[in-house]
Amino acid sequence: GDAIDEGVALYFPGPSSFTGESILELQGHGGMVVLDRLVQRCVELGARLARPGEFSERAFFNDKMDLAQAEAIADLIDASSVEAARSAVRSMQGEFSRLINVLVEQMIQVRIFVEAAIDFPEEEIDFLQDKALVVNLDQLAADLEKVLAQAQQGAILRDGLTVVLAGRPNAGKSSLLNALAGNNAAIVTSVPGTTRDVLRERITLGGLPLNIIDTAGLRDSDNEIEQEGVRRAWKEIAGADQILFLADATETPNPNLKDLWPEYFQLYPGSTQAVTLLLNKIDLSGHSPGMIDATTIAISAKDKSGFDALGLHLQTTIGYLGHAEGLFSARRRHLVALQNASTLVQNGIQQLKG
Ligand SMILES: Nc1nc2c(ncn2[C@@H]2O[C@H](COP(=O)(O)OP(=O)(O)OP(=O)(O)O)[C@@H](O)[C@H]2O)c(=O)[nH]1
Ligand SMILES: [Mg+2]
Repeated sequence: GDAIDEGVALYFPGPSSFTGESILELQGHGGMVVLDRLVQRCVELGARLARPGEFSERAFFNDKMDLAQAEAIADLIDASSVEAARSAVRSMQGEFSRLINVLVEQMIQVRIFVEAAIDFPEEEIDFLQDKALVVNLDQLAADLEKVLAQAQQGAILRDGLTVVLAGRPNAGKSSLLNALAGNNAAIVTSVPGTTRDVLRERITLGGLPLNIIDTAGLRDSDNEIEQEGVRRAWKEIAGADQILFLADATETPNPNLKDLWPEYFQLYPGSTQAVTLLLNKIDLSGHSPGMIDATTIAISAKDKSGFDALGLHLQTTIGYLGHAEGLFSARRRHLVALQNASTLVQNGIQQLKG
């Protein structure tokens, strides 16, 4: 037949290839049509298209990497900030796995004492009274906590934080969304009740990925469309990691969240959600930008003032330390497993110390 393209063929003999199997890599000039013809010809000759992630899967099954490393490849591809990408690379290179393996080694040391006590109950010595056991267990508990804290940071970098903008109509929620995202995604007008649909923007603030959600202003309304908007707003509020409640500074002489938003505290008494009051439009009220108290920040969406304080506040409320050095990507599954291990080790320590 006729030539499809001119290119390079690279042969990676197993077992030192990425997947551990022998691989032939064909490199062409690219472009949809040429590439498609090349793939078609390969399929005609007996090849098939790889499933998504199949190369990583094969590498995993051939012991070229463990599961945490294979997952990190997906995290790297999906990374939404430079920091998230760096931490994914660290996991991919096995940093997370190495820390876990150290914990497993420590766990085995502890098991040796316990199993000796079970296997040789008639011995004079009580293995469980050995001082080394308590020392080992305490060390293990401390190390587990450290890895868990790091993994939590890694998970934040991977998933980002869901931040919902809530408040009365006209408080400036959509203006804030636009100012943070640096575009005019949301319609802003001086008419209260402008926003009805839920709007989402993904941004990074100080390396922290945020899913910012703009919602309809909360009020009772006879308008059916607005009612639906308010219903959707409450749904987003319920699922938020962090709620920013905006209030108009010119109408709010005494900024107190409980007075400004009693419905929330009636609906969720004893809520552990993070709620912050943003006093907006300070360019009109004359407040100075920044923290007023631990959960109140003065800002102006119009002038973009007070944003540094807002960024810092979001980072500290979720315990993000703002630097990704030594971090690795982690998933909810990893956090749950580490948390369970930590609880079990604490139980062990308590029973031992009686
Ligand atoms: N001076 C000043 N005006 C602002 C500021 N933020 C918002 N506004 C104005 O306030 C009005 C309402 O702003 P929006 O962003 O639409 O308010 P919203 O909270 O989204 O309102 P709804 O969608 O109706 O709930 C607009 O006229 C904005 O230009 C601010 O920081 N300073
Ligand atoms: Mg709006």
